[in-house]
Amino acid sequence: MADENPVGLSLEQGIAILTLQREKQLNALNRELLLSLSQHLETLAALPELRVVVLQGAGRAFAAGADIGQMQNLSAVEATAFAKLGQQVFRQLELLPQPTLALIQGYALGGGLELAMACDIRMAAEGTRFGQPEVSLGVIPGFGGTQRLPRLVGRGNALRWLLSGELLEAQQALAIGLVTDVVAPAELLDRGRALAEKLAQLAPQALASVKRAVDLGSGAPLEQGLNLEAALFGLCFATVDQQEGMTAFLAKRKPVFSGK
Ligand code: DAK
Repeated sequence: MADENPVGLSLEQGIAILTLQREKQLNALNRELLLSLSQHLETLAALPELRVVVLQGAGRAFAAGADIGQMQNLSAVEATAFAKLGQQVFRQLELLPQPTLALIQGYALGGGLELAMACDIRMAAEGTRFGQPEVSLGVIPGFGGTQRLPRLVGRGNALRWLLSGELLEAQQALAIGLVTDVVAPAELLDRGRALAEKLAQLAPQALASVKRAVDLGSGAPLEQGLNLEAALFGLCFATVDQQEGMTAFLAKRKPVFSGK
């Protein structure tokens, strides 16, 4: 039976929370879930008040991977289309101008880890297990894992985990920079919210420019990346928030950013 709402969305004070909610299947990513996520992202992209997007999984896992049942009998052509669908949705998430924060608990495996890697910040609960176990199923990652993992943790670390398919503990994920924070499971949501609230107070256009500079610059030669940074830095000076930020600093008060 089809899940009614494979992804939930709530929005409060500029902070959107997207919740994967195929709990019984450990939030395995099937076509319907990917399409639902994509639709929510489209809705969010049109909201001027949006400041931060938080992504979490309901139940025992962030997400235990792409849905193996749905993939089992795909033809090569269908499998390519499925990989493209996941890649497009994850790229849609990655290209949101607002910061995105993955709150990871339980398992982030295969497509689940690939989804987390398409977010800007990854915070995990102690006890979470991570991995790209696709090779143990006779396939390779299809939602960006071979591309984003080496960019995040370096070629050596990426190949170590991609080739073995072994799972990493949270502390190992922290040590290689796959996540930036490991917290007690009971604290994950509160710590995530606190960070999201902090980000929501900052100048949205500055945050969007940081994302753009990092995204476009990471694949570019240094010279080109530096030029891009200078151009985006210059553009900040066309915003009201730049004046507000610097005026507030000099007046020794807290800035109030308007997003303009
Ligand atoms: N897909 C479908 N169902 C899954 C699932 C998954 N990835 N992971 C878990 N489930 C389901 C289980 O089948 C079980 O269903 P029922 O038997 O209750 O109906 C339910 O969730 C609970 O799971 P378990 O009973 O297994 O729970 P345990 O606590 O015992 O074990 C586990 C948890 C996470 C260790 C285990 O479920 C597990 O090993 N899951 C599979 C992990 C995995 O291999 N993940 C990677 C999936 S492959 C591509 C596109 C994409 C990809 C590759 C290529 N192209 C199109 C080329 C990406 C691939 C993947 O992500």
